Amino acid sequence: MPPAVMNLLYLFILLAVYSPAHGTWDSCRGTCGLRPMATDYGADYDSADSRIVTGTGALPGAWPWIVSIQDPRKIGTGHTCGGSLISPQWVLTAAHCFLQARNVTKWRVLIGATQLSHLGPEAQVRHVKRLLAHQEYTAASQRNDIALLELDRPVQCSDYVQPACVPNASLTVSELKACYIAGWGSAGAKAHGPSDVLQEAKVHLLDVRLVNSSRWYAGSIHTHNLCAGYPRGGMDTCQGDSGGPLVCKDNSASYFWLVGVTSWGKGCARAKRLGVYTSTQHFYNWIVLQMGLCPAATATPAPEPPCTATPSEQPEPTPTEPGCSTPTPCTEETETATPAPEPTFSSTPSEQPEPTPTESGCSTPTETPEPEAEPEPASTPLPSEQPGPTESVLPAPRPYQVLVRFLARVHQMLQDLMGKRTQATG
Ligand code: 4AZ
Repeated sequence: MPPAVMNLLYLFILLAVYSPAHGTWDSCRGTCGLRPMATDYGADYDSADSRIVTGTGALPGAWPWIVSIQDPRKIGTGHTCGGSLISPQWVLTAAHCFLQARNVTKWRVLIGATQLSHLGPEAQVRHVKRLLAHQEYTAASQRNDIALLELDRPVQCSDYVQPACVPNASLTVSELKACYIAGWGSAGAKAHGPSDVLQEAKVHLLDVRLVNSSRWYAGSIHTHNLCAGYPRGGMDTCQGDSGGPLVCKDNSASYFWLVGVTSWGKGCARAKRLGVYTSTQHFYNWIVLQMGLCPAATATPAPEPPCTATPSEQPEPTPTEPGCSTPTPCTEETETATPAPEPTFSSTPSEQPEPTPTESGCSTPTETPEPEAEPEPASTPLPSEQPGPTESVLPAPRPYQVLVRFLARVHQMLQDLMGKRTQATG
């Protein structure tokens, strides 16, 4: 077959595979943690001195991963909890948001909005396809307060809609300097109802050991929690901010890490009663497994060389780093058992031992089959372990890899066919 015909055939296959019938092109392009509007606003973004509790509004596009999770049974906008987009079709949030949830597929997820009562053209609405709450979430102690929502269809990324970056173990979260909370929660413990305009505040990460001391939270904080705010109180998340993001800017680049999910606190903005967050880093493996991806660390049983925790800010994907890889789609053999569409919540708290580092956050480590290390196609370079804004830490299952494999197979079949024809005619 002449090369021109071959190329046309490839193009045809490409169009067939990625035509609108299968969805849209991934407008998020595998990136994360970017705020395209920040460049337009310039210095305004650094003045995040506002309070979630006392309330000063965030600018449109300030936190493009934040979502409002809305229960249609509730009056008004139905805002119940916040959440963070971590890929075009997945939202990370808190398990406790769904304690009284019924018919979660009727719930709305609002993305790209700033004001709940007046949605601009940037806003996108999706419905929940699946709720995956952590199987060991315990209401009384708020252990494992983390959940994933799969959206009914992917979002379109834009200046106002972007996924956040979820850190794996190689990032030193405690060293991040510029951290922020955001949400539509109430403007104070005594205030009623959510805020109409998205609120934001700059917060400090505090040492969990200090926060656990006797005059503070006296041991209620788990190792999988982060604590953020101010020892004197004043700026904090509050009711309705749950599930939303605690993000920190990378120390040497302009993108943001989603380090925490708003979980709980004693009151709001009180001295020594900081906001408590679920550490996304602790649950990294759980997150990628639930999303049907294979954590890079478990895909390679051999010890890995250290990987860069600080991705360089480059317009193109960072070059291959030996032994480092981002999650890849799990094959059928490596996929974990599909969790039940509705979560089960344990009402009686059983103090369970902290998971060991290797199985941290993994819901059913014993039932999870050892993933088979699948060789990457030679034409697809391995990305660096902790990608920057050019590549999401949690990419959507990489369509390109699948496509490359598919095309290679088609190529092989065509060559076989041509070989047979030559044999038959020769
Ligand atoms: C809540 O109920 C809530 N001050 C969230 C965060 C905090 C308190 C309460 C932290 O959603």
